[in-house]
Amino acid sequence: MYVLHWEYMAGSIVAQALLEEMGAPYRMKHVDMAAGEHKTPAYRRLNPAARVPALTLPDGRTIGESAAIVVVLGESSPASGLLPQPGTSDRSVFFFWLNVMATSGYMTVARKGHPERYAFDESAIAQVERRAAEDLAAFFDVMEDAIEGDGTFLASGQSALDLYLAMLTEWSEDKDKLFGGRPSLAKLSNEVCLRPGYQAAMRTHRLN
Ligand SMILES: N[C@@H](CCC(=O)N[C@@H](CS)C(=O)NCC(=O)O)C(=O)O
Repeated sequence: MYVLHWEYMAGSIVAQALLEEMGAPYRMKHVDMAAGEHKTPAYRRLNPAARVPALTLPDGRTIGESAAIVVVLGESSPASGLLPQPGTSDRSVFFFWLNVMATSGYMTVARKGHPERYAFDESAIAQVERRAAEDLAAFFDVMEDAIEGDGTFLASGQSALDLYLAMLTEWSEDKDKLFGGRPSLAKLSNEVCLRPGYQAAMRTHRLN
């Protein structure tokens, strides 16, 4: 049994979608970040980085970091086709884009959402937010180029990468602006939103 430590609209979206698609047994454990639960000694024992998501594996170990979670789940379920298996030519491309999204993508979203963590005074904070918005737009342009044409990353078709990218689009307030002029991104998002596993994850995560 997996245990997914999650928060609303956090990176646990992709982890839950993968668990659903794999048909793996799991339960959800909500981490109340507003109450600082992720910083408690009990949670830090699970994920010393004090971030959400984290995933407790069937062997009892817990890992954090969305990219690590994607790889561990994908490897555990070769039949799901979520992660290109060793020896396939798509595998290196998969790791490249996964890390681009988990570092540049996720972290730029975090900077835009919490600019006050990157500067001290009000005007500097406003500048950090403005720059983060620009960087995020540039990031999605890179994604658009990466999936241009068939609207997916890999020659072999959809994978966990598409679920990860769809999750990153969920955090944009202005979807018209995000998808306008980025037709491949819009196509990918539409297709991923039809996947039952992703739908289940969004039912859990969507804030009312
Ligand atoms: N690199 C991490 C980033 C995870 C992350 O930053 N999650 C946010 C929630 S969406 C978090 O835990 N933030 C800590 C905080 O706000 O103190 C990953 O890919 O899992």
